[in-house]
Amino acid sequence: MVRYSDDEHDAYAQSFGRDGIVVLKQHFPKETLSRCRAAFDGLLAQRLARNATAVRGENRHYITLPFAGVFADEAIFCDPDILAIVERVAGDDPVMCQLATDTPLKGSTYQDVHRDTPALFDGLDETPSFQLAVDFPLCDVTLGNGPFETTLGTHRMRADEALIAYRSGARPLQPVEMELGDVMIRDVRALHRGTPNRTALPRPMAVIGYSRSWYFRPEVHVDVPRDVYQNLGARAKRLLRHMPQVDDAGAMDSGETYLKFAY
Ligand SMILES: O=C(O)CCC(=O)C(=O)O
Repeated sequence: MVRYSDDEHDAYAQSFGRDGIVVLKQHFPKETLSRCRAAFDGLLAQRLARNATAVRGENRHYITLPFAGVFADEAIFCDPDILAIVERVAGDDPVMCQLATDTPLKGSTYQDVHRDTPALFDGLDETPSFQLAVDFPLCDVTLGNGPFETTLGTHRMRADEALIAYRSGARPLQPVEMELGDVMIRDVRALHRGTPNRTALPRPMAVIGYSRSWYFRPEVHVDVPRDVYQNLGARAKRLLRHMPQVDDAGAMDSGETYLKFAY
């Protein structure tokens, strides 16, 4: 169901253009996310036991979600407000290329400040957005459990200029505290970092990657089980048009392939 009007989508897109991030407060139902959290806790335990995560720093784990059950929810990845904003900033007919989680545990540390992707064209001014992350936590995110920290407005700066702006204090890092149900849409070129989770409970943040229609990221993909695909609506099928179809969602258990993540 659409919550926002066209004018409100335009306003979000305008803020995004300026800041490189917008947060939609209380956008996803808490009950849906609580079911995801319960399923995720089991997956996290299994993956940690097998050392089958991509490690993003001390006690910090990136885990791809199986595209099945609670994780293959069209109400989440085809959300009309989110897609309306994504299309305004990254063009029509985007592709979905990633469904994963970032989870700092107790003992995690500050990441180096980074971007998640290099510029499209080295040394030239930055382009409009081509890669977006839609992040939503599977718990409340407080100052104590490792909030994502980001700079505002560095996504359209050249990498060297962005670093200067950050280091000079002109573009400081800001923690993004979130309640379960909040959603953040961000340009992955903004300088940001993960921070320490000082609590005993994991702080999972789900991430859905949407790319401009022509952009291909070889480091990530969503394995879509054929039977799940068949039951999806037209919009979902279109978003996943470049993703491999597989016999079962466990096919990705061969391990994480998204290893280089900081630029
Ligand atoms: O999980 C977080 O808070 C940030 C993680 C991150 O930025 C990364 O791993 O690239």
